[in-house]
Amino acid sequence: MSGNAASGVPPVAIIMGSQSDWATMRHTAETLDAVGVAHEPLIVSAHRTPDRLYAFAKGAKAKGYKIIIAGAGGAAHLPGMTAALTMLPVFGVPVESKALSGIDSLHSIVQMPGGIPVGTLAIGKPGAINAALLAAACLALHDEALAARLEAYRAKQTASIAERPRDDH
Ligand code: RP5
Repeated sequence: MSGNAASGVPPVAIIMGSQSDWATMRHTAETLDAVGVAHEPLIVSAHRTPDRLYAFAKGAKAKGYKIIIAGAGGAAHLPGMTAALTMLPVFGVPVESKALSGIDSLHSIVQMPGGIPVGTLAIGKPGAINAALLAAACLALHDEALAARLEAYRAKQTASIAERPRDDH
């Protein structure tokens, strides 16, 4: 499913609170690439660029995005504030913080009040990968070609798992 093919807007926006989050969120981008889903990465900080956050979230649906993946660390208010400002589905990725290993990020993102949902993934790289796969699975509900690519991705992963452990690993 394309976001807004006419304007070139991809279906998935990957937003993050800081340049420092890209080391984690690049795994979202790479996984979306692997299953053929177009995306756009943007730095949008709830605290340092609140006006940018407001403008992005209020305009995201009209612009043509279908799903927003938001990664942030520490006092990670970006996913929740974005969800409060849009009707698009928002998936949150808790970035692993230095001080508290991402527990702070996880708690900040997962404990949303009833009524404003954020689909919260695992801390760090696994969450970044799974946010991409979850977004792709949603888009695949209306895109048979993407559904086939997701099945192939899963089958390739399954085939890559050895039955026995090796001594050299
Ligand atoms: C959050 O603060 C960002 O999402 C990032 O994870 C964290 C630290 O940001 P930097 O100080 O590295 O820019 O807003």
